[in-house]
Amino acid sequence: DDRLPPASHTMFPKGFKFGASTAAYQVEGGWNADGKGPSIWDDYLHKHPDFIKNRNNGDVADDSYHLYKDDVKAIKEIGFQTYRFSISWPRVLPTGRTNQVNQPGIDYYMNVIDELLANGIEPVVALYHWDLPVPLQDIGGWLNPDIADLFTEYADLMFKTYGDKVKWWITINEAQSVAGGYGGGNAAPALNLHGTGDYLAGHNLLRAHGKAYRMYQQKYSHQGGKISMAFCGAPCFPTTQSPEDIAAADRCFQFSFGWFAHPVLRGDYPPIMREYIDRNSKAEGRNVSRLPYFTDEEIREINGTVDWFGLNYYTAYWGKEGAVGANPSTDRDSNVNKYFDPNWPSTASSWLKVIPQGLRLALQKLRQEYGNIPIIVTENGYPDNGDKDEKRIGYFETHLAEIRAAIYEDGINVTGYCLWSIIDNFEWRDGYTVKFGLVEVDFDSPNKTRTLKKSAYWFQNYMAMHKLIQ
Ligand code: GBH
Repeated sequence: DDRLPPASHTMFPKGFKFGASTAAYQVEGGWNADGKGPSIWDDYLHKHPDFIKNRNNGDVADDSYHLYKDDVKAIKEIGFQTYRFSISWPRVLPTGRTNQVNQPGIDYYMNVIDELLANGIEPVVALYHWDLPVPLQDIGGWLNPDIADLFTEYADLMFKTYGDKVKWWITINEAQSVAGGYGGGNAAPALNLHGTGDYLAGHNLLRAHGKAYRMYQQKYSHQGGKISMAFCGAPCFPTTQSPEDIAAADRCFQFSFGWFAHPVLRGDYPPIMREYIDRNSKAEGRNVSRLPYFTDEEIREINGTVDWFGLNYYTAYWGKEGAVGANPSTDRDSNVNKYFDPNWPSTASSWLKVIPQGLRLALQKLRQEYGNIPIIVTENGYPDNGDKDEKRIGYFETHLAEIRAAIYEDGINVTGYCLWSIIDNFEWRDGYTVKFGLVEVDFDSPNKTRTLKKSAYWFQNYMAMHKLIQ
C-alpha cells in the first residue's frame, strides 16, 4: 500500500523513551500523614468543598503514598522506560522552608525512586505540580518575589537528596496553569486577579525556575541531570491564510507557550506580549504595565535555563483576531478569538477536543521558534467517564503517529513521550468523575484495587511493535 510510510517510519528512533505520568496531589493521598504539611489544594478544598465535582478532594486519592509499589508494578508490566511523578513540597518541607525537614516525606520519595530503579524504570521528577505549602501562600505565594529563593532552597535539598539517582528534572509543571490559579480562579489559591496576578505569579515562577537552574549548575552539575519546565498551551490553526489570522495564531502561541518558553530560551517575554500588554495597560490609564519587567541581571539568569523542552499537549483551537475574555486578562490581551471546530470529537473534559494534528503543529512551531532543542512530550492523554477506553486507544495511536511524522518528515528532535496518566486519579475540578488512566482504580475499595484497562494492554503491545529493536 503506497499510502503507508516506509516501514522504519512506523518505528520510533533508537533511544526514544516511553513513560507515564502522575502528580503528587492527584494520586498520593496521605494528605496529613507522617508530618506532611497542608498544601494550598488541601486547604482550599477543605474550606470550599463545592469547588470540586461531588465535593471530592485528594485527601486519599489513589493512596499512592502507601500503594506506590502497585503503581510501579503496573508501569513495569506495561513496559514503560520512564515514570514522571512530582514531589509534594509540603510533604518534605511542611512549612515550605528548609529549617524543618520531614524525614518520612524524604524517605517516601527515596522509596519510590529506589523501587523504580530496581525495576529498570527511570524517574522523571517534577518539583512543583501545583501543591504549594500553605505557609508560603500566607505570605502571598507566587505573588511574593521571595518565593524564588524559597523555591531554590527547596530545589537544592531535592537535588542534594535525590540527584545521584534522578537525572531528569522538571522544575515547574505548567507555569501557565499555576499563574492561572492567581488570575482565573480555576485552581488553588483561586484568586481572581485576572490580567494582573497571573502575570505577577508568572514572573516569579520564571525567576524561581532561573535561580534553581543556576544553583543546579553551580552545585550539582557533576550529577549530570537535565532540567526543563513542562510547558503547556493549545496551539491555534489560523482560521484562514489571511495575514491577520496567521498573526492571531502566532499570538495564541506566544501568549501561551511563549509566555514561559521565550524567557528561558530567548531571554525576556515574547516581544508581542510586551507590546500588547504595555499598550493595553497604558490605555487603561495605568502608569506601569501589568506585565512586569525583568532586570538585565534577571534576564541573564533566566535565559538558557532549559536543557530540553517538556511539552504537555492535549488539544488545539482555530484562531482569529478578536478581543474576548475578562477585562483585563491574558486572553483579552492576546486579541485572539479561539474556538473549537464542531467536527472535532468531544471528550469528558469540556476543554479537550480531539485534534491530533495540533500536536504536530505545536512541535513545528516550537522548532521554528526555538530551534532543534530535544523535546519530550511530558503529557498527552484522553479523558472519559470510565466508558470510552477504546477512544483512548485511538487518541494515543493518532497522536503518536503525529509524533513520528514530526520526527521523520519534519526532522524535529522528539526524544520521548510520557502519557497522562498511568492511573485514574483526582482530576482537579472534575474530581474522580473524569478519568485519564491506563489503570482503573476502584476508589470504593479499601486497597484502591488497580486493574489494567484495554488501553494498557494496547500500549504494551504498541511499544513492543513500534520501538526499534535496540
Ligand atoms: C494537565 O493540565 C495537568 O498537568 C494535569 O495535572 C492534569 O491532570 C491533566 O492536564 C489533565 O487535565 O477548568 O475549563 O478552565 C492540562 C491543562 C489547564 C487544562 C487548565 C484544563 C482548565 C480548564 N489544563 N485547564 S477550565
